[in-house]
Amino acid sequence: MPPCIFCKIIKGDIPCTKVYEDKEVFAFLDIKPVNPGHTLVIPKKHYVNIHDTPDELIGKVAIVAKKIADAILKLGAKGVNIAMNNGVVAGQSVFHAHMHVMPRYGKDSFSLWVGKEYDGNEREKVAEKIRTSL
Ligand code: DGP
Repeated sequence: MPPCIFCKIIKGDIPCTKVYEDKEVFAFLDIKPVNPGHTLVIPKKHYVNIHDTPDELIGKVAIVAKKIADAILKLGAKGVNIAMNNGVVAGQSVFHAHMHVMPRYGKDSFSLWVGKEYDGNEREKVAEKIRTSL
């Protein structure tokens, strides 16, 4: 496994622009922001993504993401997207769990997905599969 870039950032081996730190959670500005202030919130301990991060810890990461989103709104953003990419096909490029907190101002390059339509009773079938998989 190549050394994890976010673990190096936490250790101070790679510089970052830190905005928050506590015992378990760390937050710093994304190097390629959607807009200025785009922040990454990560657990200090290495986990790959949401799936292997313990529930309590991902909860703490989410609480910090909310705090940072609140601060960003106070500074004048009109809205905030909070997102996590989990897995290559979901767009994850750094395999240390992280939440993106992205300030939005109305006009930027960020675009959300375009929804598809369900065929026939596909929606109910999918929901049933998810319910039984929980
Ligand atoms: P994702 O695609 O969800 O895995 O997002 C990874 C983000 O990490 C991406 O928006 C760019 C950011 N990133 C990658 N390398 C570095 C780095 O060395 N420093 C900082 N600050 N951000 C990084």
